[in-house]
Amino acid sequence: MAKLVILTLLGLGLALFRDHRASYQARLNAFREVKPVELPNCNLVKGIESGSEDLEILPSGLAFITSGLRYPGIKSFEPDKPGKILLMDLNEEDPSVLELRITGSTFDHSSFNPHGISTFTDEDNTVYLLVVNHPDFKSTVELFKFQQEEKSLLHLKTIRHKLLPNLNDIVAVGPEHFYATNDHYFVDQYLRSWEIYLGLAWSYVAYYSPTDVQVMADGFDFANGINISPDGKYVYIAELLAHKIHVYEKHANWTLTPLKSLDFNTLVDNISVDPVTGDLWVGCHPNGMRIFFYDPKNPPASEVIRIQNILTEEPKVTLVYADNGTVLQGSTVASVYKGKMLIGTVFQKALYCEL
Ligand SMILES: *[C@@H]1O[C@H](CO)[C@@H](O)[C@H](O)[C@H]1NC(C)=O
Ligand SMILES: *[C@@H]1O[C@H](CO)[C@@H](O)[C@H](O)[C@H]1NC(C)=O
Ligand SMILES: CC(=O)N[C@H]1CO[C@H](CO)[C@@H](O)[C@@H]1O
Repeated sequence: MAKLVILTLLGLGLALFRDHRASYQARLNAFREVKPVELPNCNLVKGIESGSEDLEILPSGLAFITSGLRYPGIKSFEPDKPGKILLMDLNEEDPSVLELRITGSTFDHSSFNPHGISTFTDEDNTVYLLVVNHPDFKSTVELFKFQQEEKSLLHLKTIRHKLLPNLNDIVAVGPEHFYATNDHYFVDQYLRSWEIYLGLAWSYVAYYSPTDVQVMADGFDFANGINISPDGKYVYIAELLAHKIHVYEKHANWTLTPLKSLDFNTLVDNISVDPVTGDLWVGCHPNGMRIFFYDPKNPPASEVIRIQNILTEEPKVTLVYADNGTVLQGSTVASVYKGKMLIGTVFQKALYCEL
C-alpha cells in the first residue's frame, strides 16, 4: 500500500514535471523559427557592441540608449565593464553614438548597470532621464538632468523603495514620478529561477511619487515593457512570458483598470509609443529559449511589430522586421523617427533602418 502511494505520488510528480516542462517551453516559445522580413536600408550602429537594451527618442531626434546590461543568466559581451548611456542624434546623415559623461558626486559609476530608460521634459525644456539601474544586482532608479551643451548627465538622486525590488522598465510622468514594472528577476537567484520555471506570475506594476507608492496591477508572468498613450489616458504593459500586451485605463488618481489584452506568438519586450500617431512599436523575442540560453551557433532572433489603432475592435498588427539572429540578436525595443527606425537589443548591437 505504502509502495503504491509512493508510486502514485512519483507518477503525479512526473506528470506535473512534464506539464511544467511543456508549459515552460510554450511560455518561452521554444520551437518558434523565424522567416525573415527585411527593410530596404539597414545599418548596424557603429560603436554599439554590448547591447542597447532600451532607448528613447525625443521629439527633437536625440536618442538616449542604455548599453552594457548585465542580467543574471543572460549573455554579456563586456561582463567586466560598467554600463553606459549613449546619445545619438538622428538628424545627422550617418549618426554615430557618443557616451554621455556622468557628473555629480552622488553616483557610483563603476557599478552602473543600466536597464529601462524614460525621459521627462518639463515646461522649461529641461530633460530628465530616469534610468533603471542594477548596482550589485539590486534595483534603483537614477534621476539625471541632461546637459545638452556639455553632452553630460548630472546625477540628481537615487530612488529606492521596497515596492521597487526588481525593476525592469519605467515610464516617467514627472521627474520623480513614474510607473515601473517589477519582473521578479533580480530578487533572488534561486527564487527567481523557480518562479520563472513554474510561472508563478509574481510580477507587478508599481506607481511611484515622492509621497505615494502603490502596486497598481499585478499577477503578471514577467511584466516587461510599459508605456503610456500620447493623451495620457492609457497604459500599455507587455507580459513577456504570456505573450500579451495589456491595455489599462489610467485614472486621475493614478489607479489602473484593465481594458483589453492582445495575444502574440512572440515574447513581447519593450514598447515604444509614437507621440504623433499613438502606434505601438514592440521589440520581440520570437524564441525565448535562445535568449535565456545563449548559443552563438543558434543565436536569438529579432522581431519588431507595429500595432495601430490598439483601442479599436480590430487593431492592425504588422510584422515590420524579422531576422534569425544572423544580423541582429535579441531585439528588445524599436522606436521611429522621421521614417526611420532604431532597434535595440539586450546584449548585442543596434540597427538603424529606413521604413
Ligand atoms: C480612483 O478613480 C477611479 C475612477 O474614478 C475610481 O473608480 C476608484 O475608486 C478610485 N480609487 C481610489 C483608491 O480612490
Ligand atoms: C539564418 O538565415 C540565413 C539566410 O536566410 C541562413 O543562411 C542562416 O543559416 C540562418 N541562420 C540560422 C542560425 O538559422
Ligand atoms: C524598457 C524595457 O522594457 N526594457 C526591457 C527590454 O528588454 C529586455 C530584455 O528582455 C528587458 O530585460 C528590459 O527590461
